[in-house]
Amino acid sequence: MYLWLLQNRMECSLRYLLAFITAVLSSAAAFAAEPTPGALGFQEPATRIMERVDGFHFFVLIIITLISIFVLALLLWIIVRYNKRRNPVPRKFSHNTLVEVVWTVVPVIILVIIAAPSFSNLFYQENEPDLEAIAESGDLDDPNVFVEAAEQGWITIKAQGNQWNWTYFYKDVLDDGGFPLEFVSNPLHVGTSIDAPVTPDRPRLLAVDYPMVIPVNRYIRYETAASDVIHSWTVPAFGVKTDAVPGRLNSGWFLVTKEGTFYGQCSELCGKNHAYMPIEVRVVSQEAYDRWVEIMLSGDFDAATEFVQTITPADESVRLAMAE
Ligand SMILES: [Cu+2]
Repeated sequence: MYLWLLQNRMECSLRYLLAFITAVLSSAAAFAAEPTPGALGFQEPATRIMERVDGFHFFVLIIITLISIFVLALLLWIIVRYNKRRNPVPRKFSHNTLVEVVWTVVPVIILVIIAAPSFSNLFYQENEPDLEAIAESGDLDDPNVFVEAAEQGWITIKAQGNQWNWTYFYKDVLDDGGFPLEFVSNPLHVGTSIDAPVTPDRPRLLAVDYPMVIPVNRYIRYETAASDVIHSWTVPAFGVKTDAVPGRLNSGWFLVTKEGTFYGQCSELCGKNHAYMPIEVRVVSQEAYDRWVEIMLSGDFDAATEFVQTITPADESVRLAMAE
């Protein structure tokens, strides 16, 4: 009877544990591009860069777990086997060459095993890919290169940090006067009573008035700089975080493989409103991007932003209407 109860209770708690894990996993999947309360791990990756970071994180997590279990087992063994009762007269040797060599060499090997993929990931992220070479002889099955996107070339966007908002410059998008498209992206929530209402589409401290818009599956070269103090342009789902420094142009690249809305926040302490300079990136189809550019160039930022806000990855009707 007692055994049956115990078994029943264990089954019950196992079921709760499984339900908890499923809930955590599914909530992470549903709100992929923004932080959610109580979530575990990273946001779902939207670029190859972040996929690799994610995989690396999981790889190191396994190593850390194995080491922790091993050290715990050693501790337990010593507590049980070599306590005062079971081992009243300790031996008095002080060196063991074999053990000392092992505990020096094994950690070195572990560090090398961790460093190898880490350097490979850093190299992938920090080196701007040669699009001409990829377009010419890129391997279609290689997940690290995007041949079709390479054929279309770069889109270059500069994000300038200001106290406390971001200015975006689209260097390839020129108006009639030959000036690049430029707009300021302001936060909707700054912690005051006049904040915009919080809705699922406008998450607190993440939503902006005019988001940065980019096409899906295109190589994006981003540049950062700042007009006053150091800021940092960050989008976790892209695996991108680059300091925006006054008087210096930093740059990097990414290619987003999913349509959707992605949020980030300034990640360098920059002053009293540091918490209120969010980054919102809308990733849309190439056609939607072209249309957005057209409306932005006409000067109607509100209409352009409304246009991208009506588009969601699943919204087929909008895409069909645009194709006509
Ligand atoms: Cu900042």
